Amino acid sequence: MKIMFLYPQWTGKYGLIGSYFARRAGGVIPPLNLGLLAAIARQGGHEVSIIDAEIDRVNEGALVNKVIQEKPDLVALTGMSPFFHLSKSVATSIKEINPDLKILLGGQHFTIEGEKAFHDCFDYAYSGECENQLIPLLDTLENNQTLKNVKGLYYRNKNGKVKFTGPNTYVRDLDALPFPARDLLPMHKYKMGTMKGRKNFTSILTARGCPWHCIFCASDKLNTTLISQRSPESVVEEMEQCITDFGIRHFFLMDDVITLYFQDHLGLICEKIIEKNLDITFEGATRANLVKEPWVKLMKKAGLLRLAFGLETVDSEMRKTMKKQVPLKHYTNANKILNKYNVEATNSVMLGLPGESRKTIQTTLDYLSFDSNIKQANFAIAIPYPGTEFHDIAAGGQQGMELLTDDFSEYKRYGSAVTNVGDLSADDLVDLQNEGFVSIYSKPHRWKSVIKKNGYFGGALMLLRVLRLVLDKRMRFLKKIEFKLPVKFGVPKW
Ligand code: B12
Ligand code: SF4
Repeated sequence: MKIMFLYPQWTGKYGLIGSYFARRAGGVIPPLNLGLLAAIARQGGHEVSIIDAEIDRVNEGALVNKVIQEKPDLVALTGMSPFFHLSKSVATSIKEINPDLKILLGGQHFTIEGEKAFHDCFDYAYSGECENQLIPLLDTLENNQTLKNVKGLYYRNKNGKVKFTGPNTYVRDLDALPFPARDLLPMHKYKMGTMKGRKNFTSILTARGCPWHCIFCASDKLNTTLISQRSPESVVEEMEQCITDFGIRHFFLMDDVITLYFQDHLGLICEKIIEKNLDITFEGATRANLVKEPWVKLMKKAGLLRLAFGLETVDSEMRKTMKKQVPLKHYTNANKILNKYNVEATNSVMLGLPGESRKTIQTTLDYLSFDSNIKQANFAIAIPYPGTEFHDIAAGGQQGMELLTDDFSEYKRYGSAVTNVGDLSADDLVDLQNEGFVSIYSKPHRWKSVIKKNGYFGGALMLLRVLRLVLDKRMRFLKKIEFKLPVKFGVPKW
């Protein structure tokens, strides 16, 4: 069977500058899930291709035309909640031209939303991880057999009634999976800003799962409290393949928490990388309490360039509510250790979690801007993604939260908010996000790392953004003065 895997372009309507920042913030990262599924389908004897419309900047019209021309037997789409509308739109447009072309959906949004997201434009939809069911599913479709034996699948019967075959009770064996089919992706186009310039890179997964339940994260709903690890041998072999086949020497570890079981897992991978003298660099995310000096020393030797961790807020009450359970002292410590080894530390902050107020945001911003150990910070607006406890809180109007829309296409973390919290409106959150950005990046001692990471062009754009935000704020301040003056002095309106 001929299968086309599609990842729709998600920055299509962002404009030049908007798409630049969105691509930097969200990341244009090889779609590993589609790569993996394509590799499995290929092993099963099927003819496969992948279009990553984001990296190739293919808009929806062109993508649909390409699909129609290629005449596949099956189109396979994926989608996280904020981009699900794009997958739905692509599927709808394909169906308008060729209603007989079969479309299969899978991914996080569908896994969380289930039947609600099984729109008419999709013929089949897969819930959860599907590695062990993919070939049976494709073979069943090819041979026109009954689908009821394929676990995890939604489909419609002859009368149009939706059927679910029941959950896939699958025990992962990550080492048994093929490496993602990177040969089907334009690997030369994926670049990542690093402190050593922009580098070709790839995503890679060494383990799946996280044991915690932070209220803003949907990982636990995706069946990932079960932790599965790959063997160091398998991870290193995949890295070697990336070096040989694509000349890639920078790796973005997709694991939820890369240092979760350091001694038994990542530490062993690092030792292998050093032993084999792979000469690579890598980055990933963890929790600040899982950053220990001997581990950083070893990771640095193996090529660690950047480590991200979520600080979210410094307010102790909010920290309890968000269930992150990492004591604050670990953040200063983690930043210090990483600075000592010249590893870039990205501190992620969320604005708008339950309990947030102007005062709590100010305290967090002060912590970040005045601590000279902190070189890089991200300011995301807390978004109640479906599948998170935060979504239930916001949708239920609990803890001072008000959810303003269930249009998931609005669920972006930058420049847009979908909740009011306490006295703060959604617009206030956006303003405060901008202020946070200015307060951290207007400090000259941080410019060097910004330019190193983003290159001169990216660095200049970031600094221009800081300048624009500062001017914007001054303008709004002037506007307010004019409003309050008893006599108008002819200050122009804008
Ligand atoms: C890596 C990752 C990313 C990467 C990689 C994206 C990529 N191109 O691969 C980056 C850093 C870019 C990213 C960004 C975002 N992410 Co993210 N991400 C993850 C993470 C940590 C792991 C995902 C992963 O690769 N898993 C391994 C693969 C193999 O599993 P998988 O993708 O689930 O795919 C399996 C099944 O879903 C299924 N499947 C998937 N697609 C399809 C398609 C078909 C046809 C079929 C049959 C099956 C199928 O089969 C696969 C194999 O079993 C998850 C957390 C998690 N534990 O899942 C969050 C997560 C998915 N991200 C999330 C979100 C919200 C985002 C952002 C929107 C914002 C943010 N929080 O950063 C942006 C969006 C960026 C974008 N442009 O798409 C949420 C999704 C919640 C939701 N309701 O949608 C999660 C769950 C984390 C969270 N905050 O809760 N993310
Ligand atoms: S935010 Fe990180 S630590 Fe918290 S549940 Fe999600 S993956 Fe785990």
